[in-house]
This record gives sequence, structure tokens and C-alpha cells, in this order.
Amino acid sequence: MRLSRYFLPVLKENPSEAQIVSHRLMLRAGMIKQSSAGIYSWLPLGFKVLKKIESIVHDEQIRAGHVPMLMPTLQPADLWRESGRYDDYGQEMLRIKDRHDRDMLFGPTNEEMITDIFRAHVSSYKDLPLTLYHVQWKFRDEIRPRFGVMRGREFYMKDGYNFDLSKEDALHAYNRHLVSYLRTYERMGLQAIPMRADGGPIGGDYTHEFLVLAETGESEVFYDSAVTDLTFGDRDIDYDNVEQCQGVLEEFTSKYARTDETHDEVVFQEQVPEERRRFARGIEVGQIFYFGTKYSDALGATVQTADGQNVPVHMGSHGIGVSRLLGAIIEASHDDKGIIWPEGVTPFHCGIVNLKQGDDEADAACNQLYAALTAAGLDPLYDDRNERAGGKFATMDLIGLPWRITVGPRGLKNGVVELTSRRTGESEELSPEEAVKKVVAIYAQHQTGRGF
Ligand code: 5CA
Repeated sequence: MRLSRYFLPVLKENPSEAQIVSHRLMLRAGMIKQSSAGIYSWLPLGFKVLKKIESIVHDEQIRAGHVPMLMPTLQPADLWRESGRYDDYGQEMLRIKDRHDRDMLFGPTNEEMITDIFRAHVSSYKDLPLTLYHVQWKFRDEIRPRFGVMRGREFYMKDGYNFDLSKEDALHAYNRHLVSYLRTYERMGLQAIPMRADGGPIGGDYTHEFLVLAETGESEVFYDSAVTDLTFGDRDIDYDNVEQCQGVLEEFTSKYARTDETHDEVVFQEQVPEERRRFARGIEVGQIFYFGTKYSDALGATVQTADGQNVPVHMGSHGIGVSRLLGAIIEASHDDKGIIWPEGVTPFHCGIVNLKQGDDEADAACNQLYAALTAAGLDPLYDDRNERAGGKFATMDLIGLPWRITVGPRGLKNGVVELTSRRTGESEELSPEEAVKKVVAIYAQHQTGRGF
């Protein structure tokens, strides 16, 4: 993409409405624009990162054997009356009437709808296990939407639902989700720690929230500092292997890590040596639940077993806050100049800054770099505007591309361009060919998301 043809409405001033750094930087980098409280337009740069995050979520769900689909945003109230949640959900639910005076709602989550789909089409144990998921806009009329996309009213969520014959099978689905979530967050450059949590309006005794530690997080958490040493890495996992998935769950959840709702000070002090006890804040980027037959009982979702009995299916639901993740990643990765995108989700792989636009040699070198990076399957952003170098650098630093190639007449005389890491600020002089080779090699080590 050439910046002169893109739409990147960066702001010079700090927007006064933004209280936390991720919100401020998303507005300044021209990623989002508020349309009303807690509801945003996703401008091209924000949209691109959103789609990259979504594509990583899809990759990892499909890898775990879960099946993608898409349900609507508007739901009939009658389904929610069957589960009893139409009245229970309270004012967070946006209720709508259609022209025939029928009660509808903008879905805050999809347990009822997916159970309805299941009961219409599945009646035998032979069709289990099954996990269906989608990534779709949700609406919760939060009392206090704030911090930009972090606590929106309209937000983008991956929600998945497992259907299993027994509690044992459903707990394996729970474990599969835990493993796939660890992989998902790590690919985005995040450490998200599974912590014992509370079921809330979704219900269920087994539930973990995934938290990214950050001072600006809305959740209070208590944990053993040893949990921060755990990483999943690139180990092999067989999602059908029950013991292996259970082993990962035990490894990642046996040390003390809980949100304030489930925190128990006595257990904390008993289990965790004093020097490892931590109290901090975190951003909840996902939650998994096993809730047994709560919804299948209410909606009559049963299957016939091998010996001819009809039994309600065991279910769980599993969510990832896709739009919230943009905020969480920025909170975890920025400096005073702007965002520092991890390679896995960066909107463009590499920036190209032309220090002397209109200079034949510099223009030709930039065009060649652009063509070579594109031919290698990368997506560069070429700042081809007639701007001062300082302004171009400030924009690149603000929007946070992890790598930048700077091209100027002086370097070109010596046959070199400059390759700079946004994270470390370190630069090296390389021939244009070497610079391309190096950027290509860096991205070969990352499974990046797919953008637009
Ligand atoms: N049905 C279950 C799992 S699919 C569910 O709705 N879970 S949830 O309520 O925990 O939401 C899943 C994730 O969505 C949360 O972990 C959080 O990351 C994100 N989320 C929830 N509310 C908001 C909000 N108001 N703004 C942005 N993200 C949100």
C-alpha cells in the first residue's frame, strides 16, 4: 500500500476523551472512530489488525477441530424465554421490536441460538463430539462503556460451543479450548494467563478467564508469580489426545491464579510462598465455561445413546474478545512514541520511508523494495508522501510497524538503505537486497494473521 493512496487519518493531538494508552493510540493512529458511546467504526488500519486477529483465532480453532459457521446478530426473544434468560439478562440486553411487534434482541452471546440449531439437526450420539463456533458482533448495553474497544457496547467476539455425550467428553472439549487459547494468544505476542473465575450470567462451575497483566486492566487478580514463567511455545499437540490436553490444563492451572471473584486469601497464603504472591490488574481477553446440561435441559437438546436412551447433551461455551484484543495488545506493547505491533498481528509487515520523495534514485529504490517485498508475499506500507522526514518517522512510530526501511540519497550513494527495528530502535545499513532478505526471513519465523 502506498500511503498517499491509503486512508490513515492520524491525529497530532492527544484526544481528551481517552483515559488509557491503547484508546489514545488507537484514536491517534487513525484506527477507530467513535460513532456513539461504546460503538466504533473500524477505519482501515484498525480493520486490518482486527481481521488479522480474527484470522489467527480461526486458524487455531480449526486446528483444534472446531467448526466455523455464522449466526445472526439479531435473535428472537422467544428462544431466550425458553432458557429463562430473557428476563434475567436485565438492562445489558438491547431489546428491539420489529414491524410486526415481535420481540427481538441484539445478541449478547449465543448459547440459546446454537442449542436451537443443535436440537433441530442432531439426535444421535454418533454425531458427537461437536464444537461449533463463530466470530460475530455482540451487543451488551454496558452501563459504563469505556477505554475504547476495551469495554465497548458493540464488540467482536469469537464464541464457541461444545456438545458432548458425557461430562468427561465435555471436559476434554474444555481442555482443547484451553490449549487452543494458549496458542492463539501467544501467536499475537501476548501472555494470557488462565485464572479461576466466576460463571456470571453464563453459569457453570468450571470456568477460567484468560488475563493479560496490565496496570490499566479492569480485573483484579491474585497469582503465584511462577505462572508467568509458563509458555506453550511450538510444542506439538494432538487435540484428540485426552491425557495430553489434560496435562496442559494441569500444567497451566495448578498454580494459584484467580480473579478477585474467586480469590481465597487463606488458600493463597497456604499455597504460595510469600515472595511469589502477586496482586495485580489484568485485561480479560477470553473465558471458557463448562456448564453441563443447563441449556440442553432448558431447550430440550437431547441425543439418543447407543443403548437407545435419550439424554441431554453436555455443553460449554468459550469466548475470545477479538476487538478487545487490539486494546490488550497495545497496552502490552507500546512506548511513548506509539504502538509496537508484534509481528503476528502487525497491519503491514514493513514500512518504507522515502527521505527524498521526487528524487529519481530514491523513488526508484523505494519502488524496487516495494516490488521485492510484495513479490515475497509481504505487505509493505510505503510512505511516498511529500513530507519532512521527521513527520514520516513520527507516523511510522505511531502506527507501530515492527520493521522500517529508510531510503535516502546519501545511503544510496554507498549502496545501502537502513533497516530499523521499532522495538529496539536499532538500525543497520544493508544493501536493499539484503534488507528485503532479512525482513522476509523474520516473517518466515512467524505465522502471521491474514489481513486486507
Ligand atoms: N458465551 C460466553 C463464552 S462464548 C461469553 O459470552 N463469555 S464472556 O462474557 O466472558 O465474553 C467473552 C469475551 O468477550 C470476554 O472474555 C471479553 O474478552 C470479551 N468481552 C466481553 N464483554 C466485552 C465488552 N463489553 N467489550 C469488549 N469485549 C468484551
